[in-house]
Amino acid sequence: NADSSVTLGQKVPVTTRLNAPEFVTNRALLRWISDIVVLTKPENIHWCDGSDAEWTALTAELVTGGVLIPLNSELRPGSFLARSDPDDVARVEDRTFICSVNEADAGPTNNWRDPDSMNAELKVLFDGSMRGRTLYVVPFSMGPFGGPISQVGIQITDSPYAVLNMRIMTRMGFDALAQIDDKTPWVPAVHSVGQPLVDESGLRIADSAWPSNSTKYICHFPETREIWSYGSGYGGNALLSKKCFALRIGSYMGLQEGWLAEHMLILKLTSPEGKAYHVAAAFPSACGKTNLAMLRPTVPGWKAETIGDDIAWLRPDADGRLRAINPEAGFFGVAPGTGEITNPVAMSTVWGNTIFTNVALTDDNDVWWEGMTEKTPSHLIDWRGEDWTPDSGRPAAHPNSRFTVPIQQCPTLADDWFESAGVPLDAIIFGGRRATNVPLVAEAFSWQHGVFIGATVSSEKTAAAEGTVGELRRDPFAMLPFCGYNMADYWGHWLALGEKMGANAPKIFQVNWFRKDDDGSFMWPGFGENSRVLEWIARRVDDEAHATIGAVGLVPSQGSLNVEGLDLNDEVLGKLFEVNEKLWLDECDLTEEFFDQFGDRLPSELTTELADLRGRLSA
Ligand code: GTP
Ligand code: SPV
Ligand code: MN
Repeated sequence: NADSSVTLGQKVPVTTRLNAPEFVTNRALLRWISDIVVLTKPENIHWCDGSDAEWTALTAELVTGGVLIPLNSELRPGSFLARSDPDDVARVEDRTFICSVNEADAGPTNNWRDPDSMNAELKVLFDGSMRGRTLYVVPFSMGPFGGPISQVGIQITDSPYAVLNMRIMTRMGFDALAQIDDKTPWVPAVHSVGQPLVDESGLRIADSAWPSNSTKYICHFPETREIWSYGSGYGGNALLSKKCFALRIGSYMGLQEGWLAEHMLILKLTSPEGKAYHVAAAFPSACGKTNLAMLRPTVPGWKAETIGDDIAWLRPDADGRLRAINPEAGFFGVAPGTGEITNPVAMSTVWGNTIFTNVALTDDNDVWWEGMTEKTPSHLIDWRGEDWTPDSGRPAAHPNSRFTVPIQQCPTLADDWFESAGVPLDAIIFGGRRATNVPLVAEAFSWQHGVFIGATVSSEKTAAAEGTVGELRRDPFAMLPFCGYNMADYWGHWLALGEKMGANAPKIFQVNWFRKDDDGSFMWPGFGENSRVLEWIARRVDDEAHATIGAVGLVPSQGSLNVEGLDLNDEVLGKLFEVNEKLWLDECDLTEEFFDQFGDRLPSELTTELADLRGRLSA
């Protein structure tokens, strides 16, 4: 055993009982693990207990192996830097598959594969894929243990980097494993980086600091609630609790069971009068969820507290109110652009105990990325491990570099995060990154109109996924890459839930922080100043702020949005809300084209809303 110098809790060779802890008696679970062991042929098996000792042993092992670089313990205690393979830096949407029995159930916006043929393909890929490696069994709970909205899952992985990240991102370990009895459903998820350490004839192959495979598969079987991920060690491809379970499989579970799995932050706002409001917001990847979730209001008297920054599970309660939990236990946040001025809360959250991936390393062994400080260091080691100076002509940190940090380190964490019942939502916000056309804020006329707004959001692509940054694409509900079933059925599900909640349903809004002027600069200051928009939204929830009917929704009446003290003249303010009828009618044509691909699965309510919008624009 190449790792024999390291003592690791449960890390011993595979035996008949699979080294399972005594209390595990669930036969289906043991059989599943046994099947994966037989298929992937690992050298060792390790059941993750989630303890501090396990964390310490595993990080020490990865430091020794050169996988993690320990950061300066005085500047960034308990923290590490990981550098990925340069070809494994983001989600791979064109390698992400929904394997539903019927192609139509995956819908036109997903890559569909027949489950039987995909299973056959996966069996070949995973055969021996863990040779020479340790297979980790990673039990986790999404949401507080045993909560009414919570779920459990088990990820099998051969990536210790994934294990460490899962420990931060979820409630991971034996406490989660103990949740599983014969009656509790759990989601099985298998992950392999696809780079065995021993070949078929038993010869050792050299390892690399970031094992991965140029062939990648991120597969979901909604009907059997299974996840299989191969070839990538990065983020949403490898931390299967996150996008694979909490969104793709979760969304389909929600369709069957009457709830919603959403790509949303959850924020608690308290007014100067002491009234609390709960808001959820869906923005596409790298479009401002983490920042809004951690916002420091500039409007005097308002307080903001964080509940979640990426994923929300929503379920109507017995009173018909929509309750939200954050199923996660950590942040996997975008580093670039995060600094003391833009997001001081994130900066103080990552004081220590943080795994940084693909950021730059300073000469005193701390981290740096573009936008972290006003002054750029004169020398760095960039995210690829190469010397870097400000005139290198390339970014020091990868644009999709990230920090992984426990949510409990967030100074603005709301107590509600611990509550398994969730918070009742007052408002839902949809947004995107739009340089043109979309106003700073607008309120939907109705739930149905709100669903139309969510369904038609488009946004400029970011570095969070492989592809062309900046290209405009439709990203309905910020769920384009994450909805585990037919998007038209998803809209139908939203409409049905609205119907069910009636007057108790949250109000729906649309925002856009990213509108640009002719010089290409953002017109709205954003970040903490977004509290002005949130204040207007909260006042609208209470029917206090004045609104005017516009073509695309209800917009703030003159003087109703608080812009006091902002360096923003009337002309710029006008431009932030400008709705050009001609350009919007063009967008309507694109919406019609977009809708057409869903055929008769498209809810007729959305066709009605499109006709109404055209009517208002032409009036
Ligand atoms: P994912 O984790 O990929 O889902 O991203 P996210 O939606 O949480 O995005 P995040 O808050 O990390 O922001 C992504 C980028 O947008 C960062 O570089 C931020 O600095 C920038 N950003 C966030 N909010 C604002 C804003 O109000 N205005 C401007 N101009 N930029 C913003
Ligand atoms: C996103 O892309 O929306 C993320 C990062 O939150 S990842 O976990 O890679 O999906
Ligand atoms: Mn996200």
